[in-house]
Amino acid sequence: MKITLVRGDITKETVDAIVNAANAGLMGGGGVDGAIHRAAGPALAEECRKIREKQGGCRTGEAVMTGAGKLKAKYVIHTPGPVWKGGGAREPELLANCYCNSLRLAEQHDCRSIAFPSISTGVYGYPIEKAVKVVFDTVLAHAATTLAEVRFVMFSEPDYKVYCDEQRRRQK
Ligand code: AR6
Repeated sequence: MKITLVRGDITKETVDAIVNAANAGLMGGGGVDGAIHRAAGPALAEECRKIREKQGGCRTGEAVMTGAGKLKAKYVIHTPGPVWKGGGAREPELLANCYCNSLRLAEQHDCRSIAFPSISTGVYGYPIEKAVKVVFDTVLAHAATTLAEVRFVMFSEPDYKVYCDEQRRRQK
């Protein structure tokens, strides 16, 4: 499984599945969630509404899948990350669950490629220098079946640099 780091807008990625840093109500919102919903169109909110009706949303660290509306991807995987509360509220475990459950769901649907944003490190306040370690630990430990590529898409240059530095450290 190849790991690729990209600086840019995740809604423009050509991959089988795009991961959304959602909220537990699957209500849409700002940040990457807002960008994905805007680019996908109203079909995405409608599918989220159906999931909400059926199972009341999605708990922190869990993941649900919808189609991708107008996006080039086949699927959007919605996963609510933990809100950072100082590190003593199981944040690392919950963040790891987001990545793990998203990878699993993608493979259950035969995806060959997946793109992740930096979950929880925006509005939810998880420090990116801490998050990136959890992300690499989790993704590198994943025994891939169908997935050939995992892309991490960073919106800002400083975030992209944090990921590049971590990848370099792991390659040493
Ligand atoms: N492509 C890639 N990354 C992006 C994009 C984009 N188009 N736009 C923003 N980011 P956030 P969270 C980055 O706040 O912390 C929402 O309202 C952004 O720079 O989107 O998990 C949800 O509904 C940051 O690095 O997600 C929830 O209520 C990263 O995406 C809540 O925010 C994540 O920031 C979730 O907060």
